[in-house]
Amino acid sequence: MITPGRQVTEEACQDCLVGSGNERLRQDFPALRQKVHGKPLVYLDNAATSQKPQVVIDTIARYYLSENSNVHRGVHFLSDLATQAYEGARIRVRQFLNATHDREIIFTRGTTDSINLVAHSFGRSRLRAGDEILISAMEHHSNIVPWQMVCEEKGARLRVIPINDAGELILEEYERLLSDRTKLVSVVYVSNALGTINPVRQIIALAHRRGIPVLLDGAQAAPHLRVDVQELDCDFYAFSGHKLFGPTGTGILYGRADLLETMPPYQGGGDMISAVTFEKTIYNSLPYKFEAGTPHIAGAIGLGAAIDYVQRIGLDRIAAYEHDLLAYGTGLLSAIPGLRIIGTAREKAGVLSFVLEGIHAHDVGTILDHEGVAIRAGHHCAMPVMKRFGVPATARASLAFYNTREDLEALAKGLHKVNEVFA
Ligand code: 7TS
Repeated sequence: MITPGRQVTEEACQDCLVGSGNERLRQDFPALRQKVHGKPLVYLDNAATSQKPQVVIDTIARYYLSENSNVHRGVHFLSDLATQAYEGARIRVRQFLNATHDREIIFTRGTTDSINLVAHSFGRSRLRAGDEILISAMEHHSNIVPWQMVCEEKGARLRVIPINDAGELILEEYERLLSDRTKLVSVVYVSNALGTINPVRQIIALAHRRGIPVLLDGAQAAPHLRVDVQELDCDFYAFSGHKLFGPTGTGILYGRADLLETMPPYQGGGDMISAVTFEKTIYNSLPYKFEAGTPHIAGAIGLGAAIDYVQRIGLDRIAAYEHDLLAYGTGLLSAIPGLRIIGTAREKAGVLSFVLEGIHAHDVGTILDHEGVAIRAGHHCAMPVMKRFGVPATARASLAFYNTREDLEALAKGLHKVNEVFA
């Protein structure tokens, strides 16, 4: 059985993110120690992907060094070891989400893959002409395009909940859009482009009143907010491992067991079957029915290590720390001439999206990069949100618990420099 790697945070976390700040936690992330363009790296692109703690890197390395084997197949020692580690990671994810059953946890390639699974399995088997899928105006493309594809195939319709100028969902409009035609509500929990935390409990309660299931895109919520799928009462929850300090190519679809049971497989192949003849295939039970082929074993185990790591710090502590950091950053950016923050919702997490008057976001990103400050510039795979705010792109700084006030001061200093260059 693979044991968790270096448990550096166990003792470091007695007072991490409160008393001693996050200096000791930062030491767990080797990538943060480097310089870029001769400047210390200030990594503020966490919404795209987060850096990995040493324990995740070590766990993956150890798997390939001494435990590599395929899962659910072998009678030999290593295969048994790999299977136990892989299934151990599933248990960690189940605990992380507070799901009821391990079989409700499906390993995928990421949020995109998780949403596609639901669109292709649930969507294609349930949608009829005239039915509707309800999403919001602040969705990532991965929660738009799969639904468009299935709607086109089935003659169904994609309806969109509008947002206000602060980047908040207009709940009255949402209520108005819910109808007997609505077959699924699929909304983002935390917006990657605006930082808005949506009132998902209310959204779910209103949908459930009509018996409509709800999928939450939790890609940006997972690293910032404690999630309890039973308390939220969502029907599906999707997130990516790589934004949660785990490996790329890993993700999770949580689905309520009774719903998953009724859904057809998404892909066919090995592992998802219990018996095959040329005439008929009997599918495997949950969750394997949805895990065709050799999975990303090392990735799943690495994600398990990332979850252990984050749990040791505690998501409530992370959320409180980042809340203060976001307020500090908002104050700093608001003082920069010509800067407009895009996304000013009352409830926000981890994201500072902005435009500088008369300067393209890509130029902002390039100049900041030369100062060692990594942000993202562009449409953030949320082109409809950009259109809603009348901008082609924004510059976006996105936070993780290892960021500091000094990081945000470096950002602000860099932005003053951008203004000087374009003055
Ligand atoms: N949903 C949201 C809200 C996201 O922010 C992202 C990725 C995805 C879905 C897709 O996740 P994936 O892991 O399957 O690619 N968001 C971003 C971003 O903001 N910058 O780069 C990727």
